[in-house]
Amino acid sequence: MTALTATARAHPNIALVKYWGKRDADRILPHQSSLSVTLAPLEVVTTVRFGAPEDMVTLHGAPARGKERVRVLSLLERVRAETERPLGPVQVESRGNFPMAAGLASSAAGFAALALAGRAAAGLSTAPELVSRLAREGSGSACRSVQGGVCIWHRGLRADGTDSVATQAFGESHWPELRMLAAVLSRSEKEVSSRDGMAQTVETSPYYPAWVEDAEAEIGRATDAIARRDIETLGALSERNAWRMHATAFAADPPICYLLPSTLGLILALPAARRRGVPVWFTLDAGPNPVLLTLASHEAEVERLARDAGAVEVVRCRPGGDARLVES
Ligand code: 2P0
Repeated sequence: MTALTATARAHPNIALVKYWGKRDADRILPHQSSLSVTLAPLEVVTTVRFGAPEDMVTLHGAPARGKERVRVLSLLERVRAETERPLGPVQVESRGNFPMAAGLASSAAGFAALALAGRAAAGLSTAPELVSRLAREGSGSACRSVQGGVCIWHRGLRADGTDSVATQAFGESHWPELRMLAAVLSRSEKEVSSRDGMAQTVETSPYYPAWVEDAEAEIGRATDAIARRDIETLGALSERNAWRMHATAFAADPPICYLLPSTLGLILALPAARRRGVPVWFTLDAGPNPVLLTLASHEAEVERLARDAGAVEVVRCRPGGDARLVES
């Protein structure tokens, strides 16, 4: 059998209106829409080769096992189901160029690159909507890494999830001065995964319905602020959305707290920095490491501020482009 091969690259993304909670865990359908910015120069490069001697998945240089391997192979099963072509066993190799401990959702970039390379290797259409839908079935946030710039994952209404995909709201060159600095305060693996944390929150947090309603309404306001390149409005919105996501988790039973004392140390120092004239706001995923929003003109100053607050590493990012196929 001739090998059918494709290689794709994709950037991770950081959500400013976050995805937190599924209405359907099997299909990965969210309760609310979310909005994110694609992060360059970070990327994951993934090669998919059908017609290999046996199924083989290598992630960041090591063979994948258990659930990780199953998630990758299940996504490629969906690709097989779309074609009559006998594809044979598959070999997958994926590698990122950024520290996995930074909390910058390598799974988003990984599944976006896997979905694009998988469809291309099988000879299927690589239209962004189709790739986004497939990437979502691997990991929810991955559907927002298929296109660059700012993407909105529309929650969708259909039970089969066909309308739950991300679309691009603004291209990567809409706001070139925007900067996202990931402040690595801890490299330890978190105790509760995002997947488990959001499930526990949906099931037990009395604040959850309010979160859904609020997040859905914030999408339009975030889009307006980005259209105007209004960093103050966007920064304030990002902070309150992160606080509200974490508030739903604090209110779960048992409670979930992803923050460390050093997380609070850094994020509580930001209002004083703003009073000194530094445009800096935070967002915080399901982990202790904040991502700081600022403008290119203040990048060095914001990095210093993060290091002074205990960051052991600061990863500087700007809006990135689309996931794309590369020549082997
Ligand atoms: C987000 N997170 O919008 C939110 C904010 C974490 C906090 O998407 O279960 O790895 O694979 O769909 O996408 C992380 O969750 O979860 C995430 P699954 P995913 O970026």
